[in-house]
Amino acid sequence: QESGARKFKQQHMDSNSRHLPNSNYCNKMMKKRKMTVDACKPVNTFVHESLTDVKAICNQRNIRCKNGQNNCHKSRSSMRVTDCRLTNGSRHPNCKYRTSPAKRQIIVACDKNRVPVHLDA
Ligand code: T3P
Repeated sequence: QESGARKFKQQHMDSNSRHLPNSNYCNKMMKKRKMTVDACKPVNTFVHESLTDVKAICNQRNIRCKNGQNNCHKSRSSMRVTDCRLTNGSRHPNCKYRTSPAKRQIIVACDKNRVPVHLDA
């Protein structure tokens, strides 16, 4: 498997946990998924849908990504997600996050194998 796809799953997929996580969810998950190793990643979203459903977003029409490339795709339906945002004053290695559950359409970038490699919004 290509590293981009593996990294996407590591950083953004959490299919099996229930939605509406407790307030400690991001503190635990950002650490467990290795996003607090060298620095605290400032914003990261976990998606609570099946990998099949998230991969299927790659079949939607291409749209422009924030970086100007055209390999982004928007989900047709809204998805259960949890946004993790670094709290003000949080300092590495003590990365502290606000946990915010939401339901919305997501935008992913897909590679030539049509698998997600980046979460754009
Ligand atoms: P990655 O490329 O590993 O998917 O935009 C910079 C990073 O922030 C990018 O990481 C995706 C992540 N991000 C989210 O996870 N959720 C968001 O809502 C936004 C805006 C960014």
